[in-house]
Amino acid sequence: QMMKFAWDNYKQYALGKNELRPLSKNGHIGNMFGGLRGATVIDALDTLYIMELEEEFQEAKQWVEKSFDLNVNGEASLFEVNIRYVGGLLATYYLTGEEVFKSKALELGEKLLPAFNTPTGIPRGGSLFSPCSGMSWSWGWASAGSSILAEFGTLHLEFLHLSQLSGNPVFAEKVMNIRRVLSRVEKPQGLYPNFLSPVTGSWVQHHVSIGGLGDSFYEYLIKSWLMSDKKDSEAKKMYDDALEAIEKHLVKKSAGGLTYIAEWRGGILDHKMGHLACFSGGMIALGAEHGPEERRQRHMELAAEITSTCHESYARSDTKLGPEAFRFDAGSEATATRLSERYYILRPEVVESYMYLWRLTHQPKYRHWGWEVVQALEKHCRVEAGFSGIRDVYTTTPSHDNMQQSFFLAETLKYLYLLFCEDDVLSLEDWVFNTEAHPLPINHTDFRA
Ligand code: DMJ
Repeated sequence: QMMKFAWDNYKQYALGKNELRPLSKNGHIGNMFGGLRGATVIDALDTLYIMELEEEFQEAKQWVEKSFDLNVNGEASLFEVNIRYVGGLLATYYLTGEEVFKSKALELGEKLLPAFNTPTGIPRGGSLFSPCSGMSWSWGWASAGSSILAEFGTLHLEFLHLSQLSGNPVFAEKVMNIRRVLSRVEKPQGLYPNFLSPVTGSWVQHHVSIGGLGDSFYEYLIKSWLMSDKKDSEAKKMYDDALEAIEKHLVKKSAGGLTYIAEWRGGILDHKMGHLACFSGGMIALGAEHGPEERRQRHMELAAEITSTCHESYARSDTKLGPEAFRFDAGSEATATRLSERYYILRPEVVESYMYLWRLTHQPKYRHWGWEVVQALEKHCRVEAGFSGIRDVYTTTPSHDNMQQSFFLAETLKYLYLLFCEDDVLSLEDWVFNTEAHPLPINHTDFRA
């Protein structure tokens, strides 16, 4: 019902725009996707399909067939277009077998290739590309800007599928080159900083985070291994080594006994966790499944503790929704201390971890916690024409941000639904979810470049 409500309102007031503005009842375009439109349609497709909302799925499919235009201009984020558009189209193709989704994914994939024309082959920071002109950039940018780990490190899953479906190795070659640069570069204390020069291939600053700027790079290492049917041992080793360094240098326990993952700035710890970092409970649990017994237990405990800390960040707010970032300093424990970090924009990471922990442990608390989120969303985020983010999770007098993010339909509602499904609905044995929760099948053939 929540998905139908979110979709129906998007359809009524914003079809063809990127997101719905549920208070002003109109659409939002923004600049993340260049000239591309319909981000919510593409992000919602597989969720509608999985939830068996057949009529609504047909409406979305029709829009893709009739109105989804790839010959558009304007600079878009390679990362966002890849995880939402390419991921959404690929997943829907694999779920339905309908050619239109495959051909759109491949056509779009081709348009992303110029973004890799840099001296190292690492797409530049912000990773802009211009779909229509297929243009790369002048050298003017080369001395400025750096590339972001979570952006250029979050292409692998989709690009391997693009190569497999097209029979063209170029996509796999691009991401295997990124892998090569990363595996060779020296890592301070075994950690991966968030900024790298696309010109020299060396780190630009020493800021390390498992939240924003770093997050999905780690996720794609373990998922690359899983998606390769556990053949991509290089990805597994890079993941294991990175997690060991994170455990050693970033995992901390607060005075009140809450485990969290701090951020690292040139050796100095910032005792803060972003909402984005809360995906890591699920990731660590997923990776733990496959290690030796002693490590398996340790990692499952770590995953459960982090997920519980993220739950605390929700439980300690008045709305029972979590802030954008929470801290463990100056007497605070899993609460936001800055006004600018009190908002909640319908993000999925906490329920994502509940879903993985539920599937892997079957402890009922994860379903209880998920249900708390459902109730809080209904109470504080549902408005007359859709769902909206809120500006302050610590007050029950609502101040809505007037934005229904496309990832709410792609991820938040999908993970909540899967939390209450049988395990064989998109079984973790057969599917990996890209970082926008678009399911990609585990591949039983070796399709590395
Ligand atoms: C989503 O687009 C993806 O989950 C991404 O990895 C991080 N940010 C948003 C959701 O918070």
